[in-house]
Amino acid sequence: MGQDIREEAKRRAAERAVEFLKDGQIVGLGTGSTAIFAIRAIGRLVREGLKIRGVPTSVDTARCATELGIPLVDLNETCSVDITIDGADQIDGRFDMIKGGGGALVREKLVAHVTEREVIVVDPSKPVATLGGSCPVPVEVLPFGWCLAARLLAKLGCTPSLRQRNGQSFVSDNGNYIVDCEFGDISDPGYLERSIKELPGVVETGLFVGLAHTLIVGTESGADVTQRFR
Ligand code: A5P
Repeated sequence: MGQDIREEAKRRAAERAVEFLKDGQIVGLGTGSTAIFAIRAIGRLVREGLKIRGVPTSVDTARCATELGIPLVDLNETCSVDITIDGADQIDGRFDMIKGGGGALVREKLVAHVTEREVIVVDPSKPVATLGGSCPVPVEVLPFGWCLAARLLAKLGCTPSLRQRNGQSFVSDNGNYIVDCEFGDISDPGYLERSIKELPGVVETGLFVGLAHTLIVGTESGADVTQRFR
């Protein structure tokens, strides 16, 4: 799939998701190149009179939403979210996911946990039969002793690498580092998520298990909507 077609697929998925929004809702605003299409569409709807308040999942998303005139609310003030629209790096048939390619996994997971309906918007390259393969699992770690956390992650069976940006260690919105962990195929995402979370120095993992409710895959001509089997 060419880049232009992929971008169109992302836009279609995101704009289909925005059709679920209703007046009065608290809306989780995802992060990444797919979620941004949803944020732009929400901005247009707000200008046309839609009354929602957004909970951003990153500093970038907050800035973008503010520029578009979307009113924001702090997660500590609301503690619950009606609907969130977010992207994913991979999603499997049970709607388990790898997220955090953009480094926003901690806030994305917090928001997903308190969301009534988590809507995931992706292009056709993201759905997979098995999570992992060549897609690393991002793990946010404390900068203090990150090397130890990376060594413990390696003992779980991955090849860890500290994420870099412009020749420096990537720093998340929370002031932490991200270790990208290549595990190969992941047979039990829930077990792996729990094993990673037990390690000292780990703040959060990019494995999202049981958190997504609706998947929207943009296609060349439209968008396919699937609900998670409960
Ligand atoms: C942000 O940290 C991520 O979880 C994104 O939601 C994920 O990486 C998908 O991003 P794209 O929509 O840019 O592929």
